[in-house]
Amino acid sequence: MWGKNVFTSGQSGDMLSSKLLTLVMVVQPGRVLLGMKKRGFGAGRWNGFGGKVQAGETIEDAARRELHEESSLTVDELEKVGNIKFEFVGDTELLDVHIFRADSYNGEPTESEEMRPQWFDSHQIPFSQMWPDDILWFPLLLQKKKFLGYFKFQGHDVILSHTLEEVEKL
Ligand code: 8OG
Repeated sequence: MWGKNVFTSGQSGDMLSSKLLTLVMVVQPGRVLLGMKKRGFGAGRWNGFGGKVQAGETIEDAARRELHEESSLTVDELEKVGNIKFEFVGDTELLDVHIFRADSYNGEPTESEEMRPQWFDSHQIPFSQMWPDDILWFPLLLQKKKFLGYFKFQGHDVILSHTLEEVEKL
């Protein structure tokens, strides 16, 4: 369930190991909570809250832990909404990102070492300062649809190819 599982990527045919990551989107009627990533991978971009799944925890446990560490929020219910795999040309490791949606939360969003939280109107999501794939799947997330995707990146800004499909369940 965690760690590095080696498998053959269905897209490229190359042997790639994969790293499990989580991403939580806190959604309220008409607005979404994002955080400005202050350091590390994706720094300078607005994103949901998440990070690496550690040995011994489930993906959902990791999602709750990372949300709390980065925003101070806790959630009662997390809904699994998406799974996107990211390949970066030249990297042998795929990022396997499990995306959750939370429609209610406890606490107050609070800045952490990693993230500066801010609410955005659902019609004014700052896509130009987000990962370039987000503009493609955010509409699905906001419409409570579930989705599966695969994105192949050149560097961190260019999508070379992708697949994205709505699914009934994950
Ligand atoms: O632990 P770390 O902060 O490095 O984890 C990376 C976070 O970034 C994790 O929550 C997953 C998330 N993430 C990617 N790629 C993308 C992407 O293309 N879009 C969005 N919205 N999040 C991403 O790793």
